[in-house]
Amino acid sequence: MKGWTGKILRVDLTKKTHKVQEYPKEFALNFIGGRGFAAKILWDELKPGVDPLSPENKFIVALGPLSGFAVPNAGKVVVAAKSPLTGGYGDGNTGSFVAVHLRKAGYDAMVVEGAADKPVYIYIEDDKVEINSAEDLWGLTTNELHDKLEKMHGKSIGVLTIGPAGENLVKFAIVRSMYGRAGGRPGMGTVMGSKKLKAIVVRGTKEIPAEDPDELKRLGIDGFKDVRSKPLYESWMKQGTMMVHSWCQENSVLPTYNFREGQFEHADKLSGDVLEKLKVKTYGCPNCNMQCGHVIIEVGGKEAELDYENIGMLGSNIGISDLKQAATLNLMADEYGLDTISLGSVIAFAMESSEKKIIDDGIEWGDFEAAKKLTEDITYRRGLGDILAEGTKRAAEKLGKDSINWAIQVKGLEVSAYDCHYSPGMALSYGTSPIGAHHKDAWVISWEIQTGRESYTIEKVDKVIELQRIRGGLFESIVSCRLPWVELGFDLEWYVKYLKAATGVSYTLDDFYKVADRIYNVIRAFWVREYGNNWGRHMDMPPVRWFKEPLTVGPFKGKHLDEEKYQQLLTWYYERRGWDERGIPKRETLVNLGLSDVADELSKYVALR
Ligand code: PTT
Ligand code: SF4
Repeated sequence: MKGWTGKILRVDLTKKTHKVQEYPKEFALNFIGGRGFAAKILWDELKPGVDPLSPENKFIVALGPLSGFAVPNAGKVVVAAKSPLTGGYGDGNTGSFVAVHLRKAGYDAMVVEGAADKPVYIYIEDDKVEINSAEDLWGLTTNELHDKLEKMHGKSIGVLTIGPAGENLVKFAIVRSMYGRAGGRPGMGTVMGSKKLKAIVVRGTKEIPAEDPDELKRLGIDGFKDVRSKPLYESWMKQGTMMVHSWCQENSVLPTYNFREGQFEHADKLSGDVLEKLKVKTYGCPNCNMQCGHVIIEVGGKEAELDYENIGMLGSNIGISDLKQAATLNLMADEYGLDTISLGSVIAFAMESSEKKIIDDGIEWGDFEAAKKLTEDITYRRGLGDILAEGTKRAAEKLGKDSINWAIQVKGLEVSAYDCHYSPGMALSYGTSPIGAHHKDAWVISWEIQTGRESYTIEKVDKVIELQRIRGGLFESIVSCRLPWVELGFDLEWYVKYLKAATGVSYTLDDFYKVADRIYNVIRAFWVREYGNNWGRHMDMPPVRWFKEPLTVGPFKGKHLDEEKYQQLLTWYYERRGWDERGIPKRETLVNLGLSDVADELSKYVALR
């Protein structure tokens, strides 16, 4: 097998053993890599109902057939596990030198099983795999840990770490990688913490076998040149993802005061233009020539990297109107290893609960000191922070008194930074995202705003599915950053050529989309198996706030989602996907995708139509 190494490293932390598993070529052809590998392994190997924080859960790091090669933006890794935040399938995608080193060590993925009884880190150097004590490293922040690991093992390594939040089992702890890169929103860092796994360190020195190395090299150089020549390249390099901030304000989709509004009165103090003036440097993932990690100096004088989601959620959504303050909260989240999106959402939830006198902590909108203290209290699980560390859904269940109405989440995962009072297509994207409310699979909102945001049409459903196939399928399985395509218009046909040169496999884009559908159905089956007869359409509903509480400011004052029409979108979505009216894959759909085994297993838990 070329392109793929054909090997998965398995490390058992309970038994303190490891082994190398060879997998058949069909597995690679059917699932490609990344999310595809992770979803199928979790489906095949996890017992339904397993406690996500128990040793029986598995933590997966999965790469794709382009990882490690010098082609545009393939320096990314997928981290996945059963999510402790949602109880369903969870994953995330982060830039990391692990993408290069793990493949050079000879593996396409690694699966961490069991749990250590004392803190450990895994050290991989080609065929050598060690489980080392991390007792001296426990308690360090992610940046401190990264520095220390580089001192111990040199700079030529790939690293995945957790901070104190992962150690303390905060349900939305992320996995950190490099400075300014983070991934695994639905508690992938929490799963590492539950295994007492503080870090994974990899050094790989082997050559990755490619089908046609010369062609791959040439195509790689041409691809980088093409990225560089795109008309939007220069403006992208100025602000990166923060470019979208002013656009969100203009279009009333900027999350404001816990998603009550889509416009913030101080948005101009948080915009990409402000970032541009304060910027001190830029960095990013390996094998990328359009790096988007823009760094400013935060209130405490340290470097902090900003992205749009972070500023949307830790700025306007909690009433903060100073970019440096938002940057401080962003940096705290990075160092403690908390997801910025969920953090911004739980702080906003607390502010609103305080305003409504459900809690008597006196936390006001825009109170920077209170937000800092809450961030620490969440990380170390003190007082109210202990409740918020469970995420908004569980916090609302605990606090009661209708607070579920301002818990802004889907399936337990907090909504990322786009308000949907007046964007039904984007609401559908959040509702049907395979990990809970995340924008990564279908950022349909820009297309929707250009083509008619008020409508509830079948074309919108088709667009959501098209984007899910490309973003959630192609990019998450080949494991490459999607931003060259999204932001600059880098042609998708490049990936067809890269796959061919790396592996010898000639996949058309339609072949990729079939793989994407296969992956989506495995993930959906995973969720349904976990929830059994409690599964239903309610699982795909966006937050109730967008239906019941219209916008009160801005040009779209009075707008809100229409529940009946949203249900129609959902019905069309299920029909297009070949799922029944409960959102459960039909047997025929699974069989047509070569997933008869999944159908047989799933039918033990729910009746298939
Ligand atoms: C991603 C989510 C996002 S999406 C952001 S900002 W974005 C937040 N970033 C966080 C952060 O930073 N620190 C932190 N402590 N928590 C954070 N939580 C949030 O996590 C990220 C970029 C971005 S910036 C985006 S859109 C794109 N995402 C991609 C993706 O998902 N897949 C893919 N194939 N390519 C992508 N390219 C872009 O990557 P999650 P990163 Mg992130 C600091 O991981 O779990 O998917 O959540 O990975 O390396 O930081 O790059 O405006
Ligand atoms: Fe990483 Fe940004 Fe480059 Fe994508 S564009 S590979 S997220 S630095």
